[in-house]
Amino acid sequence: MPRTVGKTTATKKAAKPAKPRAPKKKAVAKKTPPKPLLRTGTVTLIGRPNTGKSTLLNALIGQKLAIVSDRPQTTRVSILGIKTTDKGQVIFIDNPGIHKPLHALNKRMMNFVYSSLQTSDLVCLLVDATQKFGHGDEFVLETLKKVSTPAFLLINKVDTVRKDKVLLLIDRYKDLFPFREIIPVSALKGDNLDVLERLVFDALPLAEKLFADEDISTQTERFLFAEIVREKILARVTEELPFATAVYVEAIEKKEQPDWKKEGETRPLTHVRASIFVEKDNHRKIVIGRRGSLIKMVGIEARREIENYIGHKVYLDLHVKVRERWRDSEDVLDLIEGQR
Ligand SMILES: Nc1nc2c(ncn2[C@@H]2O[C@H](COP(=O)(O)OP(=O)(O)O)[C@@H](O)[C@H]2O)c(=O)[nH]1
Ligand SMILES: [Mg+2]
Repeated sequence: MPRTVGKTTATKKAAKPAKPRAPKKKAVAKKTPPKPLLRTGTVTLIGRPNTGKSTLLNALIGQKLAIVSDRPQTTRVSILGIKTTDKGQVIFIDNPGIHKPLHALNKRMMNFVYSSLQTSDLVCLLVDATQKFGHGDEFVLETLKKVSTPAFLLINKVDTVRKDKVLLLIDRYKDLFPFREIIPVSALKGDNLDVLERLVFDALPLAEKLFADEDISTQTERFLFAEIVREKILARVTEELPFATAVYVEAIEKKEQPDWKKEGETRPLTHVRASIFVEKDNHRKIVIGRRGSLIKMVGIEARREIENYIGHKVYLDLHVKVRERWRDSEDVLDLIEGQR
């Protein structure tokens, strides 16, 4: 794996510990040359649920970091994607979709979004070109007006609509907010992402890089695997259930097993044990499916993806557990967030 995900390798360069002070000498010691300043900063992706923020993050980084689905509220926490080029380093932050919070879970989600908006160097607001402007969009714009961070508007999914419709949207939005740039893109097909990348780098301040060049994220493998399992569930269940599902990876253990192709040799096998939390017993039945058919498919698909990611065989052990009202349980939320 050429690039790295995970806390072990994605080391944020921490401030150097203070050295004991030597007695002051006159400036004779050789100075190390200052690190070059490059375009560096954070860019937060916001927008209503389902506008394609996670798809865009994955496309910009060139690897799947955030799960994607056509269900709203797929992304629950902010996910970092780091892109380093010879121009500098941009840290994209994928966020949960903006909406009015109801549960403790959603309040946490929205707090992430607000703080990310305030502290970033640039905001990219995504809108879905296939959707009509509505109350949800007004709410997002109101949120944006509360901060002074400069913003780009990305009109996404232009692969699916006619050009004149895109032009109408541009016309409408340019009167609503002083966007620095308005860029039609397709996160799915990759259209115009090179233009976006160039404009993003140009908008960032000059600073020292924050991460090592090979880092692409700060999330742990554990969190990524939990999210992969959740993505496969979201793809197979309907309506009400997705909001009420959480996945917690209890353990990841790398073992060696005899290699039946080569006598006397072993090959790696990683055991991943995960719990799927649902809120009601009938939800548990839905996730398990008739004679275990649904959980089996979820297991197969998630295992394949995890195997692809780590490059060897995986044994994925899934357990479905009922935790009533877990979305309002700070304990369960802490547990799930803890795996990041
Ligand atoms: N046609 C098309 N679909 C897209 C595009 N970007 C995202 N999607 C789809 O929109 C849905 C929501 O995407 P996702 O990235 O999860 O949205 P998020 O909730 O904003 O993170 C998924 O089904 C994506 O495949 C795009 O550029 N074109
Ligand atoms: Mg998302």
